[in-house]
Amino acid sequence: MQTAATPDISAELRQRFATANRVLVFTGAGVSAESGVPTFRGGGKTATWKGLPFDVISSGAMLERNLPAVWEWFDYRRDLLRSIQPNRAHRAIADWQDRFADLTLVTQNVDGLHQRAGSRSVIELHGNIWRARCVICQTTHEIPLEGARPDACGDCGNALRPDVVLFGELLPPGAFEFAAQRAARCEICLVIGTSGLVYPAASLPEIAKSAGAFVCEINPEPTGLSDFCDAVVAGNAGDVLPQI
Ligand code: BJW
Ligand code: ZN
Repeated sequence: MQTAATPDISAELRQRFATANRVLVFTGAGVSAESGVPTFRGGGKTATWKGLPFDVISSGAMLERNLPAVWEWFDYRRDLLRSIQPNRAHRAIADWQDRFADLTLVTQNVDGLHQRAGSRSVIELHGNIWRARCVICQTTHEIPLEGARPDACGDCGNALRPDVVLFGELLPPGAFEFAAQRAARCEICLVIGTSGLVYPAASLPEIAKSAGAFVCEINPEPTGLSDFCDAVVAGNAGDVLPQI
């Protein structure tokens, strides 16, 4: 009988993990769930904000229509994040960078918790909630953990928007291409806490597998990627990762 504290980790996964040099870690909202950050989907629920499904408010179309409403949604989420700490899963991943010759961390998360746990060179496919970007000159501006966010571009005075990738928008230039290159040369690809529904990010495990990598999902629920993975560990990332 499997419990959350004793996840069923196959001997093959342990063996491959012990001997791998090139590892790709691909994370989604579930890796931050145990810190208290709500996921977008999962558990049969879809995140909403003031009655709007998140994919309506987190969209390029909404940004064009109502930038203040989009800011309000992101201000609310930054407020939540202020009191939140990285969890065991973030810390395990950060520890792995000293253990493997070549570890690439690709995240869809915008919360910055991987970096706060000590991960370096994180590829952020969907941007970062702690940055604003000028809608005209594209200069980015850090948003302080404490205090107000800047209300206009310090360089040109124009409006700022969250520096995140909304539905219907392009990913940061080069970010996906770089991640795809790494996926195509890894030996193990760990897919952690993502529903695997959002593209192009969700194609990274497919790229890794096509190039011969061993693909393993870690998630308490089955996803659209589960059947195609070589191994699935059913459990919370914070329980599973420290035990691999
Ligand atoms: C645990 C756990 C625990 C719980 N431990 N696990 C091909 C076909 C159809 C559509 C498209 C396509 N290609 C592109 C599109 C359009 C669209 C898309 O993919 N739509 C699909 C939904 C159908 N993609 C885009 O628009 C992208 N841009 C693009 O493709 O540009 C080209 C283009 C331009 C114009 C037109 C068409 C194409 C951009 C995508 C940007 C996504 N942005 C968001 C919002 C970011 C800002 C914000 O934070 O609000 O990014 S959406 C949201 O989903 C967020 C996430 O990064 C992303 C992925 O979600 P994630 O991380 O997987 O989270 P969840 O909640 O879905 O899942 C959590 C999982 O954790 C669950 O499985 C739980 O079980 C698990 N879990 N607790 C481990 N303790
Ligand atoms: Zn500007």
